[in-house]
Amino acid sequence: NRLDPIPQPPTKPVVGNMLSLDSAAPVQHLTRLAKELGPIFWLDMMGSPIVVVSGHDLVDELSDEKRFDKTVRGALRRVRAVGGDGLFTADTREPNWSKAHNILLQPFGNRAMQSYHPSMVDIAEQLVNKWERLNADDEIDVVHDMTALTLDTIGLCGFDYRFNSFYRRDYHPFVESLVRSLETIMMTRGLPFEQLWMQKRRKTLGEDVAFMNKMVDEIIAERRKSAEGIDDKKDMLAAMMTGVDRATGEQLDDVNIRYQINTFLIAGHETTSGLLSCTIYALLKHPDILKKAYDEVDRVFGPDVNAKPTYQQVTQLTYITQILKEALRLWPPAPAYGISPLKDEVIGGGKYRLRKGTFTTILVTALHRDPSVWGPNPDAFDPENFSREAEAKRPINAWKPFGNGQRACIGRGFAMHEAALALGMILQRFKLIDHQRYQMHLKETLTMKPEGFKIKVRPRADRERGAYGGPVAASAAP
Ligand code: HEM
Ligand code: LEH
Repeated sequence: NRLDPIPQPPTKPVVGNMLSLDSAAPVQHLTRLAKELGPIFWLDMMGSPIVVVSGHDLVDELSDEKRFDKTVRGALRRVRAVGGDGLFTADTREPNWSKAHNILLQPFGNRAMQSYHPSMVDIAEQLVNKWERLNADDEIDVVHDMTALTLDTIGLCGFDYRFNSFYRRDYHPFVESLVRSLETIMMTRGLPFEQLWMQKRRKTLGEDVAFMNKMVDEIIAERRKSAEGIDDKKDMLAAMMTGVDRATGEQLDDVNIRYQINTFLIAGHETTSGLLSCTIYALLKHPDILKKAYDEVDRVFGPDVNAKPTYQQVTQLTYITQILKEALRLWPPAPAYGISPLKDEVIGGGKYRLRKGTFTTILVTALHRDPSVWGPNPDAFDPENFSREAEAKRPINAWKPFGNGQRACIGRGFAMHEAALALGMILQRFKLIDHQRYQMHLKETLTMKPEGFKIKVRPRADRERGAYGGPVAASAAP
């Protein structure tokens, strides 16, 4: 055993641990294994090891960027088919990583968020308008509508494009291609001799990628020749076309800009929608927390149900933000990230040797339920985990839904503002009805989202100070 004494589940000859990992739900399987095998274990994926780390002490040590760096391997390597050398799928050493990182800090900074706010309100209003026009018995497919919201939001803020997801029954063709591509990428992840498998699917992948690239390339070319000029627009595309990397004096080329846009669309499609869906689930299961959320929204947004929230008001939704952070703890949409040691390492106070370059996965799902940080009842949903006092007391590197260090999510502020705004506007208007008495069932794609989660809503017609809607029990629903 080359990683002895790191625990390893039982193996089969030749394939090692490869075929024993649940391929439909690998992250949830690894999370169960972590409970059994402890804070660190390893798997033999037909000769190449993956070390899985989830204990807080070890994650804290492995968050040291002088010793460990992000590694683009496994599933993520294959995402390069769509994301290329965009920020998310670039190696830190690739020249376009630091170049794009420097240029993109501005369009993802706080000041830029204020300029996206009206576009975010525009799309969130489309969502609540749709819900307001539903008949009393109509079901809402939560993940579908949240995906429509987050995709349309990044389209509009990112490059002034309207996917108009709320005006169609099916997804936009770009999304069909994206979803199919990510599916193929996940299906072929880790298969030995991958060239031999699923030739049909891999051909379709090529066609889908070509289609997505063409659409985005056209948007970029349009902008280059548009009469308005790029300086008049305030979206992310304009920032990428005009921004200069201060370190090199260089600009991004159009192929790299295309990869960044593909990446934003993956991110906008996959993660914030999962966060919002899980948050709605948690609120339905915790009437006391939902009541406090209604109270905050009513207090901050004021009595007019149709008032458009301002940027400032959204930043004042502190309890809503605690709720979102707690949802990111229990159901992190990006459930794992890969790192590797820059040189041979000994970790855990002399206990474990990790050779330079070893593929190591930080299993965020398990980290976020480590009892040494979250106490004896880590599975309970409790926004008080993110009160100011609790956050001040918590050790660093215990909550990692956005990854680590310089390779952490650049879209964090964007996602959190968008999610708080949308949740605020939903609570401003609706009672939520859990008519299915849904139990959480996470489907794994690149991320994790609730599967088959439907709700009904009613307008808060009786809304006046203190008279919040409250969750309506299934039996009370007509
Ligand atoms: C990176 C999570 C939303 C853009 C990451 C990483 C995580 C993450 C965990 C690090 C991945 C790794 O280490 O391999 C999330 C979550 C989101 C979210 C949970 C929503 C709740 C967004 C949005 C955007 C975005 C909306 C853009 C519009 C990026 C980019 C990177 C990244 C560009 C790569 C940063 C770099 O390496 O320089 N995200 N993300 N993310 N995210 Fe997000
Ligand atoms: O360790 C990794 N993967 C392994 C094991 C896997 C089962 C956990 C593997 O074999 O591939 C690396 C982690 C890859 C998963 C990446 C999930 C990130 C999802 C975020 C997508 C959206 N996004 C993009 C930017 N911001 C959000």
